[in-house]
Order: sequence, then structure tokens, then C-alpha cells
Amino acid sequence: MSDPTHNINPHYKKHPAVSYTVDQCKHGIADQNPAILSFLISKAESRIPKDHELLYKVLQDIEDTGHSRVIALSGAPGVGKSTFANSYGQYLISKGLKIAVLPVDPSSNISRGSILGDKTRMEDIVTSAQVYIKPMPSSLSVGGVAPASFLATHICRLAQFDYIFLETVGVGQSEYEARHLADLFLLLLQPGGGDDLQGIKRGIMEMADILLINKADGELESSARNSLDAYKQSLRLMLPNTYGWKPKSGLYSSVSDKYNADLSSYIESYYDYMSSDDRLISLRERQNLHYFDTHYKEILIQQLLQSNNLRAAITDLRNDIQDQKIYPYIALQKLKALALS
Ligand SMILES: Nc1nc2c(ncn2[C@@H]2O[C@H](COP(=O)(O)OP(=O)(O)OP(=O)(O)O)[C@@H](O)[C@H]2O)c(=O)[nH]1
Ligand SMILES: [Mg+2]
Repeated sequence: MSDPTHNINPHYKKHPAVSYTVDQCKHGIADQNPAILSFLISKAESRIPKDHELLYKVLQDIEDTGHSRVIALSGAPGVGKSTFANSYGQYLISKGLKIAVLPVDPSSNISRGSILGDKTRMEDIVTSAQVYIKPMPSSLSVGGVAPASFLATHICRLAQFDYIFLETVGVGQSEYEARHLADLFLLLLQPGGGDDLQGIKRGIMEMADILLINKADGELESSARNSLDAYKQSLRLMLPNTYGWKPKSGLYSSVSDKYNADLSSYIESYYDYMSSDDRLISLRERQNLHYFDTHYKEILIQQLLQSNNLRAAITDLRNDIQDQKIYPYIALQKLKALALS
């Protein structure tokens, strides 16, 4: 049998993982340094407690000035979210603005193999120094106690990008997650849908602050106009959101520049509206509380389960239940007493 190690380079050394000090990270955030931002976001994706200790040290005393505008980009797969980020991104860059584009729920993006696709769709902005696009996560183990998308958004806020776009996977849970992270929920729709909601759940449509019929160009332009009329009808029947904002709707196309100014005026009017009466402050406060409320139980449970005594007691109680030595209710009461002791 041939030696399986014969073609391994004996001089090969694994590169040590790049690491940065707390101070370097703080400066990196202030400078919007992409390598450091990606380093920190990878820590946010980690389940290793040490990584979160580092994040804690880096993030704890950097002030969030509230400058960044966080926009969720939602819509069914293939509707053109990444191409939109490229096209509207170019428009923002031309105004001297700095932007970050982050995927929400990157693990499901990877399983659908579209992150690479997303990056190629953003080819015009990917090399710009004014743009940070979060690279593919190094592993699929996204998670830990804090969802990485919250922390990634938070890190980009602290870096004070003018705009942060959160591209969702377009279906289900990630839309709701994005709604809890973003100031503004922008929904892209395919032309030709009319009032059937094209598989977009009504709940998602109701979250939209701005709704665009995308691909309003070439052969699709007239059907995009028809769709817009139909959507305007159904939007009229919808109640304004919690803050009293009535969603705006319009056309968009990533192959021309012609709708960018309109969209920009919709976005401005949304922020004008939300900035008055402290609505935006209140929205962001609610989002922070939502994040805390969703995760503190998980943290406390994890903390408790680190106790060997409790883990052993759970094993014993389960055995006793199986052997019919104890009722499950009594077992829970015993466990509670133990946890409180
Ligand atoms: N004609 C036209 N085609 C577009 C436009 N925007 C996107 N497309 C095309 O639509 C396809 C999907 O675009 P993407 O930007 O990858 O769509 P996406 O919503 O990011 O897709 P996922 O990330 O897979 O959910 C590509 O073939 C684009 O070239 C547009 O404004 N006009
Ligand atoms: Mg995409």
C-alpha cells in the first residue's frame, strides 16, 4: 500500500489565527477596519466564553452615537436583494457615505450556497474602501448565547457606518429577526404578483416601512407598474405601524439609476418622521429590551447547568423517574429546591 502521507508537505505549518489586542480592536472599530470588524464578528459567532470576554472588553465602553441607519433588506429568494445593495450602495457611495452589508442568518444562506452569489452580485461595491461586506463565516456553528446578527449589527453601529444593510434570506424567521434589528424594513417584491402575495406572508408585508416592486426595467417594467397599483390598493387597507407610519411604495430597478433619488426621499421622510417625538429612540430602546428579554433566560439556564451538582441531580432524578421511584412533579420540586440552595 502506498504511504498516505507521502504528498504532505513536511514544511507546512498551520498559520496561527490572527489576533488583536483590545486596544487594536477599539481603534479598528473607530477606523472601520474590515479585518478587525471581521475578527470581532467571528468572535460574536463563537461559542467559546473567552471570545465573548474579549468582545465584552472591547464593546463595553464604546458609545453608540445612534448615527448609523440600519435597514433590513427583505424579499423572496432571487428578488434582487444583493443586486439592490450593490446598486443603491453605489448611489450612497457616490454621496461620500459609508456602508456595511451583513447577511442575517448566514448559516441558512450558506446551506443555500448563495453567499458567494451575493458577493458576485455586489461586484461594483465589494472593492470600495467605503464598503464593508461581511465575509462568509468561517464555520457553520453560528450561535452561542447571543445571535451573531445582533452583535454584528451592533459592532457596525459602533463603527458608525452611515448605512447598515441587513440582507435576510427572504423566508420566515430571519425576517422577524431583522425587524428586531433594523430601523427600517425595506421589502422588495417581484413584478407580476398583484395582490396574491407571491409566497410572501402577509405578516412580512405588514412589517414593511418601504415596499419596492423591483426589476422595473425592460419587459418587466409595465407589469411592475401594474403590481405597484395593486400593492398600493392593499397597502391602503393596512393599518399604520406602531409608530403611525404609513408604508411608502414605489418602483425600483438595479439596472438603472432612475429610482435612486425617489427611494432616497422615501428613506429621508421615514427618518424625519421617526426622529420626531423620539420615535426612533423608542424603537431602538424596544429592540434592545427585546434582545435582552429573549436571551437572559438562556444565559441563566446555561449558568445553572454548569453546576456539577445540578447536572448529577438531573441524571439521578431521571433515573428515578424511569425506575418509577419518584413522580416527575416531585422530581421537579426537588430540583427547584436544589437550584435555590
Ligand atoms: N432585470 C433585473 N434583474 C435583476 C434586478 N435585480 C436583480 N436582478 C436579477 O435577479 C437575480 C437575483 O438577484 P439577487 O440579487 O441575487 O437576488 P437575492 O434576492 O439577493 O437572492 P438570494 O440572496 O438568493 O435570496 C439575478 O439574476 C439578478 O441579475 C433588476 O433590478 N432588474
Ligand atoms: Mg442575495
